[in-house]
Amino acid sequence: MKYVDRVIEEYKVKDASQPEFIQAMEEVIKSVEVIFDNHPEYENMAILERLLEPERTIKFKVPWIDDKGVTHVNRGYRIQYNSALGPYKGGIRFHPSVTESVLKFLGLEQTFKNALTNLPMGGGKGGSDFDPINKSELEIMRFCQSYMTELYRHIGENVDVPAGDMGVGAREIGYLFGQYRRITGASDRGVLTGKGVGYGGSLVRTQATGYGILYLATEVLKKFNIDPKGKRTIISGSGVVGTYAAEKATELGLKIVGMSDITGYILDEDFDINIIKELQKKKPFVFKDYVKVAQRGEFFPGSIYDTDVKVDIVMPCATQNEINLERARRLVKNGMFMMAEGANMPNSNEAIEYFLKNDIIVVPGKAGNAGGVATSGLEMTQNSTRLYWSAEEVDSKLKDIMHNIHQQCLTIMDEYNIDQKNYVAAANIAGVQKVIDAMIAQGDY
Ligand code: NDP
Ligand code: 2IT
Repeated sequence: MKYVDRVIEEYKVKDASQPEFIQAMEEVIKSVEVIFDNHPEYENMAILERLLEPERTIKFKVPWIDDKGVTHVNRGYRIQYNSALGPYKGGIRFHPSVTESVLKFLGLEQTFKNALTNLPMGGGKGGSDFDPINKSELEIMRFCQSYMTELYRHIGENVDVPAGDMGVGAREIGYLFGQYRRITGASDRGVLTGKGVGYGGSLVRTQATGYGILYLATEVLKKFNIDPKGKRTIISGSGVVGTYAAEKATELGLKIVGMSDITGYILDEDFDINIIKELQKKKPFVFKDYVKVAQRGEFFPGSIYDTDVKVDIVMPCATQNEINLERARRLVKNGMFMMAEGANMPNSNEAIEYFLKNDIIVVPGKAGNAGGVATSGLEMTQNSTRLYWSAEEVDSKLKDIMHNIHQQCLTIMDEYNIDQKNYVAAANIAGVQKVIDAMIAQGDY
């Protein structure tokens, strides 16, 4: 049996209770098989196993008291996946679906994504099964403080630098940072990224993931001589990533015809993201109020991927596994020619396979959403130099990084004779090879 197949089979048994992790590891390993065909010596060095095992998994309890005085206990995690390229780096997710499996899939992907940015960052991910929905401001603060009360001893600007992810934005990072500072007495700005701009955060970090998707997607379209103007686009998720993907898409002339959140989706031939941005300022943010304010469009409960709408480009920016094979078939039937992932693993492996077989351009999350962590890397640089850059400067560095990711994919496509639409294999090979080279050079076995 081939080395890659043997390891996949072994991990399917060993981690049978971790479906998201198995999905992510199978997707990556299968698409980089050629690396292992070219390097039979990697088997003796157990390179795959060394990539797949996190260096460290930290699990802890997070007790907190709600506004009624009732105590709750959530599960907290930080998975320090791989530090061959630099300090562990990756977000923290607060969502009821968080498990060790989800964080392992995210940490594994983060390791290769971070490698693509060419910045000195290893991979990690953390989070909790805490549900921030319907929690008061004080409950959120107390939860963040309790989570940091354990986490602080495991992180540091040269050790592990968490940031936001689903359910964790600038507000939560502020509370987490405040607690870190209080406990340690050290004002190490570089210990977390995604901070508020007034106390060490970088301009453009909030927008970076969404903007980055569009910077990369427009380069890809240019390669195929496709004008982005007027291309019918749907975006799922109206959180941090979806909102700024929609803002940049609008600025670049794409035509957004639908957006969604967990409650449902809105179809509007003239979708205006500014209305969503205004509604987000109100607490609670009620997505379907868009229709009332815009006085056009229609709200539907359910998934945007279960509807028939003519579409050219799809940018899933919500969560993992939103698109299964059936939904993938529907998108292709409805005219989609490009899938640009904003979320991490929004498509099932079968959906990706179907897209590639049907000649669809596929830009994976590891490349598409790398602008977020890349700008976190730029925040770390600003923190350690104690000099802050203008929005234009950060944005221009972000564009350069996304351009460079595209160039890496093109080089790999040529070198390995990969289909020009298959950015999945190209990005995976580029990221994985860098981490392998660093691990071997450092002899960490
Ligand atoms: P947010 O929490 O800000 O937003 C998530 C959005 O997705 C919300 O609109 C949420 O709706 C919606 N959503 C959640 N679950 C579902 C579902 N099952 N169906 C439809 N919509 C859903 O998270 P982010 O924008 O930060 O993250 C989105 C994705 O992007 C995640 O995969 C994350 O890992 C990835 N990512 C984030 C980066 C960042 O910098 N923040 C960087 C790189 C990747 P509601 O609010 O109603 O629950
Ligand atoms: O998935 C991701 O890349 C993020 N959530 C951002 C991580 C970071 O460290 O900025």
